[in-house]
Amino acid sequence: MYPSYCRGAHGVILVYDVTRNDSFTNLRRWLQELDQYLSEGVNKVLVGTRSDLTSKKVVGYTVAKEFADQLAIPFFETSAKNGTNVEQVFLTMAKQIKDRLGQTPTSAGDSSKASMTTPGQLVAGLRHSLRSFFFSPTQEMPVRQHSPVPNGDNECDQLFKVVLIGDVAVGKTSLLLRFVDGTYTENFVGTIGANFMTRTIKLEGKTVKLQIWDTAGRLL
Ligand SMILES: Nc1nc2c(ncn2[C@@H]2O[C@H](COP(=O)(O)OP(=O)(O)OP(=O)(O)O)[C@@H](O)[C@H]2O)c(=O)[nH]1
Ligand SMILES: [Mg+2]
Repeated sequence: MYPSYCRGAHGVILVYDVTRNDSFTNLRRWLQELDQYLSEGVNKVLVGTRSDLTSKKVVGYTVAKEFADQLAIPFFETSAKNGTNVEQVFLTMAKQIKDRLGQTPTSAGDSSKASMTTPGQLVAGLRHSLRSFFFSPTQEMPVRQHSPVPNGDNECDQLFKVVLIGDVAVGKTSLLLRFVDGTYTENFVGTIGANFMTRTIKLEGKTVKLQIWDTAGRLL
């Protein structure tokens, strides 16, 4: 499957389940497969979900931290159930992206703004690539939008596109719903294809819209 949703991503969140070792070891394969589609320098964060299930935990903190250190990326153990570290994951990701784009010498003025895709361009591009990938031209796209798609550049200073990646049922959708809606459910409804939700945050005085793509996990 060609991961169209990775095109233009500013950040990737690598998700495993602390109670399933295979979901952790598979991340190397996810990375190998995806790296060819990701732009250079894309920011990454490692996330181990279900930290509330302490008695079932099989992937130790130290092992995962070593993996994150090898990749030189931040690492969090989270729980969508009780909210542990969920905000930190996305805020850390946003900060990393902001810092990286701020370093890009593309303009004499506000280089972070100059180097980014405008919201309108990004949404239009994604709609096009996803429609052509997942569906025939006549079918509607089942893109779930948490808030209206911005029409111009004025609603936010910056738009960052982030993608959640990982095996089936590791808790990607739950992580996203906790962050965007503040909700959690035990019911498992597997994601089909890919869709996104957004949340706007304040970061160092700027309004940053995070467009977070939730993908269907699969076993590699
Ligand atoms: N105890 C506990 N269960 C969780 C947590 N996060 C997710 N789950 C449960 O794990 C199951 C799968 O979660 P999802 O978020 O749907 O998993 P997913 O990665 O989106 O799965 P796919 O869309 O199939 O790739 C659900 O039944 C959730 O309730 C957590 O932090 N703690
Ligand atoms: Mg899902």
